[in-house]
Amino acid sequence: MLFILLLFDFIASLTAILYPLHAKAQLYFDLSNISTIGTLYFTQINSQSPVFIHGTLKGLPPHHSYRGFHVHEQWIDRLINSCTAAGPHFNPYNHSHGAQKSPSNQRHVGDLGNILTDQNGYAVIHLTDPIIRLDDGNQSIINRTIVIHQDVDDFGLGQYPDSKTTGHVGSHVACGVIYAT
Ligand SMILES: [Cu+2]
Ligand SMILES: [Zn+2]
Repeated sequence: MLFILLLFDFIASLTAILYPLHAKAQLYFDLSNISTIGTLYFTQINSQSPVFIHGTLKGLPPHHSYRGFHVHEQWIDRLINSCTAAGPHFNPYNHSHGAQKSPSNQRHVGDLGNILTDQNGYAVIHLTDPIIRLDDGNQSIINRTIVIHQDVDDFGLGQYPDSKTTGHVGSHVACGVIYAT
């Protein structure tokens, strides 16, 4: 009997997700595959916890400026690194574009707000998000692409035609695929 219980325990341990989960994305300029501008690290401690993102990026446009920061839907080929090929914002529930702090039904899953670059083009990222996931399911960002844009994300509040879909963030500056590690 004990043996059977132990056997069940063993089988359960093989199929369980082993937390914490980790992922990372190496970012490259749009249409460039030569040298990375930095790496972002993603951690999810358990099935209920938010995802923590941290990392440092360099070589971005050298202005003290906010720039849109999103998970886009598709995986892209790093040898080409076409950020545009990542498609629209990751939006499995078909919501309008919003702010990272918006309620989950008023943002895309991929809406992570803005990052701040300094006058030397550095950005230090420390962000916790309760909506994106590293485990399986509708909200998983694994094998999707993180994108940094030229301009500030207006969180859907602007008067531009693309405010409600992209936050009017302008061109794709850099991007990279998020891989489980
Ligand atoms: Cu974007
Ligand atoms: Zn969005």
